[in-house]
Amino acid sequence: AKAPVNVTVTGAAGQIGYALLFRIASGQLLGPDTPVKLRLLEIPQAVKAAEGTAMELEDCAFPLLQGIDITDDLAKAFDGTNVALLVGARPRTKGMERGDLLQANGGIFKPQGRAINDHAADDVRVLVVGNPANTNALIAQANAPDVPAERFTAMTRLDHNRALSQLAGKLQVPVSEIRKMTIWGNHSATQYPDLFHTEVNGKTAAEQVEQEWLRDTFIPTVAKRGAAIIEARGASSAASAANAAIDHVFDWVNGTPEGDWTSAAIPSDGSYGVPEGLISSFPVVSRDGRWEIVQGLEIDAFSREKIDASVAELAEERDAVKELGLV
Ligand code: NAX
Repeated sequence: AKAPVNVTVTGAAGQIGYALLFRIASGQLLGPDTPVKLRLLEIPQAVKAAEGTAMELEDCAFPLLQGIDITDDLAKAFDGTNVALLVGARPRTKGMERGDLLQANGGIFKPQGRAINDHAADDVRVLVVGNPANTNALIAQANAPDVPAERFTAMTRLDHNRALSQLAGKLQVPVSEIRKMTIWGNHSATQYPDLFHTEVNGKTAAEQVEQEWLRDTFIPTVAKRGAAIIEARGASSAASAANAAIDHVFDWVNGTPEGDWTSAAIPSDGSYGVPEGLISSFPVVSRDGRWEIVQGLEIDAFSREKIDASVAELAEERDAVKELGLV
């Protein structure tokens, strides 16, 4: 039998955690042959709630679930971890400036990066979901100098999936007919969902939709979908965010399908003019357990401007956390 994989989930008692843990334990994160051990990290006030979730996990009697540890201690949470899903974060509250938000999250992601550095398994893979996800990932990565930088990623898969679904609705095709969707840049309102390389029925998606729809409907609908969910549900995306986290890690470990790619925020190697080191979303394939940026795509003036704007925002966030001594 395969050895169990240690999966750490931070913010385990939150709403994404509640949607995520059962899917991990059922085998959807790593595949149906891989047993998992869960480590749930929470702040002290929420440990009891995490214990409640753990009781429900036990009550599912998942054959692949080989153990659950619950802790508020970073060293224990990341001890030997192979996959770390960093979901817990400090949300922006009314009147909070960006600097305050980055500072508060630095207080979370800096020590978590250190704990991953000191305690995680050699093959650790990190996905940051908690916002501002890209910059939180950068903070964690910068504080884990012994872990290869490429193991730190941030989630734009939810944006990617939202873009697939919006396009499928527009073109009246199943999502499975769409290939090569791309989200560029930051997981924020500046993100750029790119249809110029997306293929549907043997043609690019961009040539099958009106330019106005692409510019004035598609891009803002994808970028503002999170706010629309909050407006409708009275709570932020949870099950869809958990689903995207599952997709991201599954593809990272198992590879992306031939002839297609996906989107993930990974440390830039300078490709497409994105400054080296920024954790920015790219078109990516996964091969042999590593993300690779899809090379050689032609970027027209429209796309260039959109990518540059989102990357400029990431560079500003990086400069701000540098100034705060977080990276
Ligand atoms: P919740 O507020 O329901 O849960 C967050 C949990 O994190 C809480 O239980 C809290 O106690 C815990 N937590 C806080 N600080 C912690 C720390 N230092 N260590 C461990 N746990 C800690 O939020 P939820 O709806 O689950 O969302 C979690 C994060 O995901 C938020 O930052 C949210 O903005 C972000 N999202 C990111 C998305 C993405 O696409 N990248 C989409 C969905 C979501 O908005």
